[in-house]
Amino acid sequence: MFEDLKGRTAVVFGVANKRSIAWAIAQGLHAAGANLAITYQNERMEMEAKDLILSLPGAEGFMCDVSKDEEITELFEKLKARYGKLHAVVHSVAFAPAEELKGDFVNTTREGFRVAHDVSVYSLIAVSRAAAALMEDGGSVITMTYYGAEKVVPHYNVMGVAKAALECTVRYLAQDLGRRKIRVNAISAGPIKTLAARGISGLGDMLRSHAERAPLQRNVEVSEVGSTGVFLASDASSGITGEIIYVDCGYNIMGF
Ligand code: NAD
Ligand code: 0WE
Repeated sequence: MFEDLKGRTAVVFGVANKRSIAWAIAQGLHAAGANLAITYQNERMEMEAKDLILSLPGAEGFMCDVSKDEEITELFEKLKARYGKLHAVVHSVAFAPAEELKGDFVNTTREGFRVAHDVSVYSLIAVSRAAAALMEDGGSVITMTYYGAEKVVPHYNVMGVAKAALECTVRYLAQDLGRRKIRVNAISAGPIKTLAARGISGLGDMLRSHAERAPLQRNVEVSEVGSTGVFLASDASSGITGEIIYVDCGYNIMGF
């Protein structure tokens, strides 16, 4: 592995367990030589996350619920004191109340819509603003999206609407932060069996049909999302901002 992130500091949001996309990106960033701060949502996530973080020498763990402004402020105060400058942020967080991902989309509740957009979209704006203040040398902000933002995926429902807003947020942030040499991009990953995907009825069928239709004839590996995260954090992607990069074995290019 090239150490192209040596001397850089990255903060990664969204590690729940060893299957988390955030964890794959964190491992990639660590292998590329970055200093790592890894955040987890709450005490419930702490145990599992802490064990993983301990396995990456030098990485440090912090708690942060991104639906709370005070927790974001506090986290970035700690990061400023501990690291001074920041170079990359990975936002790998999404949530909609479970009921919203089951029934008909037309039954989306006002509160379900609010929560999905607050946790999955607004948090990117809040985190980017706080991070930008520490990105004195420029930087890279990376978030995670899914094809359900563009085309209807049954039961993805309000999350699809939130991901569409997230992808648009990436473009507006990229324009705003570009003058400060901060790039903002999203990775659109194919379906992966993580905590957030488990329990979704029909996930097995979805993975099978995805592998069948995708040009590469298989599902994406979480490590492939990890290495794309490293690319977007590094200077190898210095000319790329405001983009949605597909890591889906080509699934999205197919019309039939
Ligand atoms: P995951 O469950 O491992 O990660 C989701 C994370 O969001 C968890 O760590 C959870 O703690 C965190 N989170 C939720 N609410 C939070 C809050 N209020 N504050 C802080 N953290 C909060 O699942 P994952 O599949 O790794 O999901 C990561 C990202 O990847 C999500 O944005 C998801 O939409 C996206 N994504 C997933 C897939 C897939 O098939 N798994 C495909 C494309 C995109
Ligand atoms: O973005 C996601 C999942 C995000 C997610 C998952 C959950 C499950 C637990 C958001 N909120 C919650 N809330 C919970 O209570 N993915 C891309 C994975 C995913 O989710 C689907 C999918 C795919 C793929 C839901 C329906 C259909 C397909």
